[in-house]
Amino acid sequence: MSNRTFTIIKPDSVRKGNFGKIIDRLESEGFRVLGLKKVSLSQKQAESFYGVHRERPFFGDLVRYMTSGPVYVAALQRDGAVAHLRKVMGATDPAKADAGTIRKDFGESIEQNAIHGSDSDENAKIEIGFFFAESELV
Ligand code: 3AN
Repeated sequence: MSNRTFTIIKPDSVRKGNFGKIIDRLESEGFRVLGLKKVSLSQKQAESFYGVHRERPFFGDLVRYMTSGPVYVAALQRDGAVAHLRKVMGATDPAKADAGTIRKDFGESIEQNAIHGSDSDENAKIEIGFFFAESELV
């Protein structure tokens, strides 16, 4: 099992000034930041990143939302990183997320749900590689 995962602090979080609060939450959960960038996703990057959802009815809105403002992308390290981040994030729909999770506390809706977290070690590797060279992870 890898000890790395990947997160995006999404446009709604950045707009509302919740970046620091979310990073604080992640650090207090034992994650260390290996790499961090503030980026504005291009249409192409967003479409490619969410390529698995291309056929879903919400794909167009999702891409519009993810390109609606800057985001922070980060590679994180912790034991059991992927599973732990999923737990700390909470369910996709903030209304269904457990109390104390990031999406419950900071998400607005099933689309504008504050944060992304990789769903498997394999995808974490792909997603980290999407934004970072290995030499940028320290
Ligand atoms: P998660 O982010 O919890 O892994 P995915 O991978 O199913 O969830 O969905 C990716 C992103 O697509 C979500 N974070 C959310 O922004 C958006 N999304 C997922 N399901 C819906 C939906 N039913 N309606 C609108 N947006 C959705």
